[in-house]
Amino acid sequence: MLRLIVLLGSLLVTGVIYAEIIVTEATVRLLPPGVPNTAAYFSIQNSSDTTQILIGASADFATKAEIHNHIMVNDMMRMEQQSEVVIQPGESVQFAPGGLHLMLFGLKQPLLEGQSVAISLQTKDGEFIVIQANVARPSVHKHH
Ligand SMILES: [Cu+2]
Repeated sequence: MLRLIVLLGSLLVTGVIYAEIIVTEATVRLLPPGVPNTAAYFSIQNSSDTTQILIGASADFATKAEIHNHIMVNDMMRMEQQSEVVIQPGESVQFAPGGLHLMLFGLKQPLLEGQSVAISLQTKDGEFIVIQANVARPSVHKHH
């Protein structure tokens, strides 16, 4: 019973459910103090019957947020800003280490483990999706 409540609680604080776009497992990577930039990861699902396009993001606790992807250039892994991320109806897209991520530049305050922070995602339709992300240490289960 307790476990169920905890699970429900963590779902509520780490994501948000809109009618059409469902964001889950939202986390912000906790880095050592003094590191100015970090990244956010989440899973975003389009349960509408129209294509949804993410074009940007912002967060009060960071100076700037950009959608990035990792790409290979001359055998080197590089990050590149993405002007949009298309999510087809019924599809979901993973923002995860080594792939798509939300780059957060210029942290305005030190983040604390377990803290819940708000991030606003912007769609091409002009909609803003505010998600709650959990500040967590980099997961050892995910590989680049
Ligand atoms: Cu990046």
